Amino acid sequence: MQRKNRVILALDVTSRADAMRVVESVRDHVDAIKINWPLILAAGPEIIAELSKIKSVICDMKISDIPNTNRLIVEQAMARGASAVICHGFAGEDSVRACVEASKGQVFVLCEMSHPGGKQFTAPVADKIAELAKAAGARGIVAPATRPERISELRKIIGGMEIISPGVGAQGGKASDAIRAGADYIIVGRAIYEAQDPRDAARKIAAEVRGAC
Ligand code: OMP
Repeated sequence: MQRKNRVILALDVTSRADAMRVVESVRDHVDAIKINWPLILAAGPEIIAELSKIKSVICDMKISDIPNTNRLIVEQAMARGASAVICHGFAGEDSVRACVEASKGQVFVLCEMSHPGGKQFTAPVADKIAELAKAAGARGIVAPATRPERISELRKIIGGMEIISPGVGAQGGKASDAIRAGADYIIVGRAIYEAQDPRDAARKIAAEVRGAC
């Protein structure tokens, strides 16, 4: 994915028509599109191929199964044109390695979740998951924009790997705080696709990121 705006659109809409409308309006201000189960289930897996003709697509299926099942899921996503996938780290190193191998390294490992409940179980093990992601050869990690200090701490563990960071806008995090803390990209959903003018919302967020760089 290009590193121009440093904004990843979380396209959690539930129809192909909405997805295409939002993407067409914001495409100049985002570098990649992250899709999750709501859109994949609503529009069908073909949406991965369709969107990947427009932008890099990250398939966020929060993969967290045994290695064989993980491999099968990742192969299906990559075959349809995904440029990366997101997996959970808690399933263990063999499960993460299966994703890394099936995607040729294009995996972001979720270390610490951004919502309040993320403090309950993911935060206490996030440092270990970051170490695991590094050892397994992942491309990067997912770290919370709602807790920018955690982005900085996780950055110390992973070195130059990429950090993508959700929780900006609707969850209360600030784009500039996450970027200053060391995120490479912020992930933004509702603050863009639910805005009156998604293009303008994306443009403003990208400008905030530029100002923080
Ligand atoms: P908004 O809260 O609407 O900006 O959406 C955030 C997006 O990031 C959603 O697609 C979530 O599934 C995703 N996400 C989180 O919000 N928190 C996390 O800890 C991890 C993710 C993710 O892996 O992308």
